[in-house]
Amino acid sequence: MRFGLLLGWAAAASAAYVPGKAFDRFITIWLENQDYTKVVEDNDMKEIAKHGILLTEYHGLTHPSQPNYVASVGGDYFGLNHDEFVQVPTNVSTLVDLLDTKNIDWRGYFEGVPGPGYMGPATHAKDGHQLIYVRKHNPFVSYDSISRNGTRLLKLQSLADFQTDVKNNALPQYAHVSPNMLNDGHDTGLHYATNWTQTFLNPLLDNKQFMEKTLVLLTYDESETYSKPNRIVSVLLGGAVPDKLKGTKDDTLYSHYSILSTVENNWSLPSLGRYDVGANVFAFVAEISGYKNHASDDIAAVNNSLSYPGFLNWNPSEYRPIPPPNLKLVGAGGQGVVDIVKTEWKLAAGDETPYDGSGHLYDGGDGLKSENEPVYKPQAEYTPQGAVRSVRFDA
Ligand SMILES: *[C@@H]1O[C@H](CO)[C@@H](O)[C@H](O)[C@H]1NC(C)=O
Ligand SMILES: *[C@@H]1O[C@H](CO)[C@@H](O)[C@H](O)[C@H]1NC(C)=O
Ligand SMILES: *[C@@H]1O[C@H](CO)[C@@H](O)[C@H](O)[C@H]1NC(C)=O
Ligand SMILES: *[C@@H]1O[C@H](CO)[C@@H](O)[C@H](O)[C@H]1NC(C)=O
Ligand SMILES: CC(=O)N[C@H]1CO[C@H](CO)[C@@H](O)[C@@H]1O
Repeated sequence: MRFGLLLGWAAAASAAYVPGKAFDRFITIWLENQDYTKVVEDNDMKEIAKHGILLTEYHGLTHPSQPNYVASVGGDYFGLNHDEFVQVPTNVSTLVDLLDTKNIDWRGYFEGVPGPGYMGPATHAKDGHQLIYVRKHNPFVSYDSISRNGTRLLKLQSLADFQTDVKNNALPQYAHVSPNMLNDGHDTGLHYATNWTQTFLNPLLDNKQFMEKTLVLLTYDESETYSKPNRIVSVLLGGAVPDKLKGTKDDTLYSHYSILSTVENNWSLPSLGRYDVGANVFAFVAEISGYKNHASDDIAAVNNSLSYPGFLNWNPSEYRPIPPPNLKLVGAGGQGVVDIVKTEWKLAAGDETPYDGSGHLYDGGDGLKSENEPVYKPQAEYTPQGAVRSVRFDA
């Protein structure tokens, strides 16, 4: 016990505490597989949304679950279209490398993980059947740049560790939370998950220490109905949300890449040079920081039902090498690509890249035609075309 406390103290002391423009702490909580239209009708979710901003045009990136989690920290899902065991090579950097540039501490909290840094595929309930923790809902562990680094691996902890960190006011400045396969709704259902969420969130929303300058993103990973556009409910909560915006709606186009762009924007971090660049920053944060969102995509055209080809695609004919990042891009943090990426991808600096900084959401089309697959172009800076988006918060 005393040893654990000491370790915690040592870890906290080595990390910096870096104030952000709109928040000092970002916590994202992920639920599973529900369509927007059903979730907004749920009474628990209506209660939750009263405390924050409902994002009405937030989209999952593809199906099934795993690529959505992977994309949220790496800026691409690399063609992934399944939930099986995958590994992304060490030369692919993540959000962790961005946070490291300012020594900002982070952790992943996964309900049912048996111990820090667990790399197995799943854990089961006592009945031996019911899945509890699943690797596919862990966005960090599939990246070799994280799992092959002991310091980073040990930051993948359990939900019990989250509660301990809340109690000790020892939460890191970035945290991902995945409830287990029951509580996230995957093996139960919509109401079970929103009810769990209320039970989980309410004490936190009443905890002044926790709420102070904290931004919580409650989101789903993907929608339920694969034949419909991948629109999901997401809500921004916490003490960082201005009071006058509580209970409002924001209809800006967002995706899981907005997590990266918003964090980069808030802490003036460099970028990954992938789809993080150009993704809209959460509008209230952009308003505070003075950043202009420019992704002007036609929201009605977003589908995101199928994965485009790539390195992690299960279909051999859809295999593609990992695309080189666009080393010329400047992200929402006002900075270029992070140094480690520039070093790792130096030899590919002359290669064409699909990352153009426009914020356009590519997908696998309808599976027959490929008109919305990534388009490779020479590496270049991005200059926004046309008008920047004005922000509206509707009551
Ligand atoms: C391992 O992770 C730590 C903490 O993120 C980082 O400072 C260090 O550079 C990493 N080591 C390697 C070899 O990537
Ligand atoms: C909601 O959660 C509470 C606390 O965990 C539990 O007691 C209650 O039975 C749940 N209600 C429903 C409808 O699942
Ligand atoms: C990145 O790593 C992969 C897998 O080891 C390798 O195939 C690829 O050539 C590497 N890319 C660069 C630019 O080094
Ligand atoms: C979205 O893509 C899916 C899968 O290809 C397709 O079945 C569906 O018709 C598309 N929906 C729209 C509105 O384009
Ligand atoms: C790391 C960083 O850029 N911090 C800045 C965040 O925003 C505040 C307020 O604008 C600045 O004072 C910090 O320097």
